[in-house]
Amino acid sequence: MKPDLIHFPRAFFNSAHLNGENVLHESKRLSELAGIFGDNMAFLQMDGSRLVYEVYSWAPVPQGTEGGLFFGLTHLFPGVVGDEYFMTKGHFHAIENRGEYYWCIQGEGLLLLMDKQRETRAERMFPGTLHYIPGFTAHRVVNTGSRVLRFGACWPSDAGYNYDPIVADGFSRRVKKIGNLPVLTSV
Ligand code: M6P
Ligand code: ZN
Repeated sequence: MKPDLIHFPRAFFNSAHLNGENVLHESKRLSELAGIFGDNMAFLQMDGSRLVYEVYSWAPVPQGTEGGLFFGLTHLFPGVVGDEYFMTKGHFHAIENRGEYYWCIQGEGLLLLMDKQRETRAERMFPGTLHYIPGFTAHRVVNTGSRVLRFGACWPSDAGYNYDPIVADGFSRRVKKIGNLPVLTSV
């Protein structure tokens, strides 16, 4: 007998869920984001167990495999630390030339893109926006809205993460809530 050539899918994705074999779930709580926000006094007064974002990621091949792709779904909650909106930690890739796609599914926000010269620009995110993140570019998402910001991501399985420059120096711009509107400020 021939083996069955029609397989059941290995993963399932819709706007709110990513499930399947090898799908990892990570929660980022405020206490894990120490040093990321500008106003440390405001940070210390907040509940460190507060959920800032959740990431579901599917690794169909082992981390580090050249030529493969990973897929992610992130839920970034609304909130502020002082006057700075909740955001992802942000990273360069360990293999610096690797790019990535982000796309916005729900909510509104800004994608911060910082090059190696520390020049930061931002792209608006709202449902349907598609964002190409070139290599050598740090990327961070900021939730400027009042609902959960959901975005998808797809990146090379050998890209890896380099958080060190972000932990050390941050991005060169912050997104602050000023008069109820997002403003990109220099730090
Ligand atoms: C996206 C992808 C993931 C990343 C996540 C959160 O889903 O880029 O690789 O882990 O966002 O971003 P960060 O790792 O910067 O906290
Ligand atoms: Zn990335």
